[in-house]
Amino acid sequence: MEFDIKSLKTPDFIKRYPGNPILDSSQVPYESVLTYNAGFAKFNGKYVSVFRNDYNRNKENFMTATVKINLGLATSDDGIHWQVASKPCWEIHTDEIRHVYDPRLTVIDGKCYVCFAMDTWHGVRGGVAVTEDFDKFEILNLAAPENRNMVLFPEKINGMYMRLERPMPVYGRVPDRKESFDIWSAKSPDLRYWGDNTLVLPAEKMPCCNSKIGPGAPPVKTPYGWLALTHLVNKVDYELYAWHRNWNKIYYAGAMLLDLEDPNKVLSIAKTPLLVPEMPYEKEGMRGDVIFPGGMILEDSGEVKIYYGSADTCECLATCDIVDLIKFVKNEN
Ligand code: BMA
Repeated sequence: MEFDIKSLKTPDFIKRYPGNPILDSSQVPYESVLTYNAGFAKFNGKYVSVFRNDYNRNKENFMTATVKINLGLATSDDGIHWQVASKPCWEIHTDEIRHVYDPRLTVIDGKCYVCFAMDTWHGVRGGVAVTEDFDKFEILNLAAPENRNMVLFPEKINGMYMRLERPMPVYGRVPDRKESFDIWSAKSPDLRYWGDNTLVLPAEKMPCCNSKIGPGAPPVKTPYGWLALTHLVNKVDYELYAWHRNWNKIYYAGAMLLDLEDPNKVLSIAKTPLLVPEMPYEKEGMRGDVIFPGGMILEDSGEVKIYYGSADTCECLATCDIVDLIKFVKNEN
């Protein structure tokens, strides 16, 4: 499909929170430079967020310092105003694992599951951990490299747990779409052992996208299907704002509906992105023009809270009405 990258625009029914960002490094009471790509859930009567905290590199030393990352915990009564816990909640550095990052949260049967990515000396690995107190995290599964951006469905479907994931098949992919990574699924009887991997959405089927895609927020159940947010990427032939040279990828939020009984079946995909980087806090930061959705909460009122990492620097919120969002995903607006 032909499309004009410059004409892409956030639809009017999406309202960015006027006080954005909702979370940034100034709120973090320990070493912090960048606070972003967070996961969100409602857990034990509170809103909780686990966020990525990059802490030892800044604009000046960006090319020379080795990145250090831990995960922080924040809680909120309204999903908008956040209090950050006094210390990081999860940090791993071993001879093999460099750091854990980009958490996404799903509550199943009273426990909070955290999907995460890990940079290791042998590639990027995605996995699933469980926590009851956000202090101890038990890793249930760690996939072989190269795979990340995992998100869990919040219940068993036909007797199996399911996740969406994003392998990065650099060698096997057709030469003209080399960095076009796709969305896959996997099933598990117990959240530890995963298999039955299935291609759900190839990147070339994502409208208005010339590069890779990946799962965004964990899917939310609606009467019309599983509502799943994705990220999608367009590579451009000019340089975008970043703390380093040659940044040329625009990240957007996209949305699709998956069949309730068989989430491997895509029912519809919004034909344009749901969120396009337009605001200064989305266009300027460690990497400008990045919108990286990681959380979505459907309130009883019908309001949808969409949380996204902005410019790889801070965390932002946009809201909309579920009716408008479903219409948009079904391309009925
Ligand atoms: C992806 C991941 C994310 C990041 C995004 C934009 O590949 O590394 O953590 O937000 O790129 O830089």
